This record gives sequence, structure tokens and C-alpha cells, in this order.
Amino acid sequence: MRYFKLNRRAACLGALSLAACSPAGSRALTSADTHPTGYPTVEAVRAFSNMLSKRSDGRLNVELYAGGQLGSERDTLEIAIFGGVDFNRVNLAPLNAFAPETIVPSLPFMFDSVAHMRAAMDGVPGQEILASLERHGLIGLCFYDSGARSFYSRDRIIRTPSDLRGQKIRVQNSDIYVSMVEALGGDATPMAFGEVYQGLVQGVVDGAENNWPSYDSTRHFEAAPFYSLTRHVMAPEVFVMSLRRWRKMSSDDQELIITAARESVFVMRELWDARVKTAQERLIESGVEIYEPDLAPFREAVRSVWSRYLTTQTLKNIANSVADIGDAL
Ligand code: GTR
Repeated sequence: MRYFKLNRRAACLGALSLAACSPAGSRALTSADTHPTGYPTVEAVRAFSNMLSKRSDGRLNVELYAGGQLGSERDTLEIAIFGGVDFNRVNLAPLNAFAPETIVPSLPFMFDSVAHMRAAMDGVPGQEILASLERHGLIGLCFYDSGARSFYSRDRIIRTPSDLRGQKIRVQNSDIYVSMVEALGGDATPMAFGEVYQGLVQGVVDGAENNWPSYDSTRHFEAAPFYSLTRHVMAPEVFVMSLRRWRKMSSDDQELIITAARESVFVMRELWDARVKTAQERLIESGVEIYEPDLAPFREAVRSVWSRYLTTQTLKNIANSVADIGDAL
């Protein structure tokens, strides 16, 4: 098992779990999310938590730490592996560096549609990726939707990859996305999610990329009002549990957790589809300029990213089975 090197925040937050101990020694479970209350991922985990509480007759309760209270996704993953927080909802991107199987669904243009992403993550490739996380100190519970990520800019419409030339584009903390933006001709700047708004306002970066709900909820559109629907990445979100905590649970409680997590996926899908609609409406109303580019030159430009990251037979097999699922749809 390869652990992160723990940082100071992780060490401090180890104390969080201790502080939450009840005199009887049982404690509320905790969950972290970078999104605020009301965002679909947070509300899906709340639905999970409600199911768990009900089915355990109030024994298993999850306290939600939303809005990045416990730090960036990279931080909270470290904390979860260390056992300082029990559950964590993150994107796949921060897992790419140490859990190779997560690379496949994170690659640009891996999925043709949301339906393709859902079918692949519900199927064998998704199960294989979730199972692979155990080697790294995490139990992969389920995937949640994250729609499609598209580029937005402070000062220009991105019509073709050449419009990204010379633009500093914020990316998530994953080498894949650095390579992707470089392959498209831009300058990639990895940055934590919570810093992007200021980065855009101050011009530290010229643009970023995200799905409709995040572009809206972060208000990035205020500083970067040109949204080009490149839909280049459909990497899902993932809901994980600390392996350390998991091992302390009875098999009955583990079963309750797995079942509630699986059921929360359906809650998430409904919340997500509704949120995409309202975000689109709100953004159009706010005057965001939306552009539908020809995707062919974008696909072509990022071809090299696949060969660079699909380096083992295991990863190639997962990518092939994702493609087969797409062909069968
Ligand atoms: C959002 C995603 C977050 C985080 C964020 C980012 O769409 O839900 O987990 O990955 O993007 O860009 O950092």
C-alpha cells in the first residue's frame, strides 16, 4: 500500500476524529466534500447518511464537512487514508497520481456521452477501478456523475485548440490534465479548486474548465464569461471510505454502507440532471457567452495523452472494455 506523505493539516485533522469520540467510545462518522451544502454531491452523501442512520436505528450517523472545510481534495484524501475522516467525495483527478486504474475514466474523450460514462462505471470497468482503491487505503463505494468539463476563458471564445495558445489554464492536480492542456497548446496551471475564483479574478490564470454546475456554483463565470462546450473530460466523482475505519466495522455495517452508497447513486443522478438544467438556465440568463465548437480538432490534439498514460496492459484492458460498452450502447 502506498500512502501519501502526511502533511500538517492531515496530522491535525487526525485529532478531529478523536475529538468527536463519545464517552462510550462510539463516534459519529465524518465525510468531507469540497462543494458547498446544496451541491448535488453533498446532497447525495446526505441521502446516503440518512439511509444509513435509518437502517442502523440511529447507530451510524455521518457528519458532513462540506465547502472544503477540511481542505482541498488532495488533503482530505490524505486524511481519509490516515483515518482522520471516514468518508470523502472527490473527483478522480487527485487519485490519478497513486491509483493508476483511476487514470482510464479521467482521460480526455474517454466517454461519448453521460449514458456511456454511467454504463461503464456501473459495469465491470467501474467495479475494477473501485476495487483497486483498497490497495491504497481506501474503499471505493460508488461513482457519482460529474457531467462533462468544458473550457472557459476571461477574454476569448475557445473555438479551436489554437485559441488556447498562450492562455494559462487552471487544471486539477493531475499530470493528465497538465499534459492535456499542453497537447492543446495552452499553459497548464494546477491549482486547488478553492483558489480558482481568485485566480481568475486576479488574472493569475486566463481560464479554467469545469462542468455546468461547478462553473455556476463557484461563480467562475463572473470572471470568465466565455464558455466553450468542448466536453473534453467526463471523469466521474467517486465516494470513498477510509480503509482503516472500514476494517473496524462489522460485516453487517459494511453491508449497510455498501447498499446505501449504491442507492445514493440514483439520488445523485436525479439531483445532477436537475442541477445541470438549472445551472444552464442561470448561466444563460447571466449573459455567459456559450459556444459549440467542432470537437474533432480537440480530439485529435489530445490523442497523444492516451498513449502517454495507458502504459500497462491492465489500463489498456480497462480502456478497451470502456470502449466496448460504448459501442454496445
Ligand atoms: C468539480 C468536481 C470537484 C473538483 C473540481 C475541480 O467538477 O466536482 O470534485 O474536482 O471540479 O475542478 O477541482
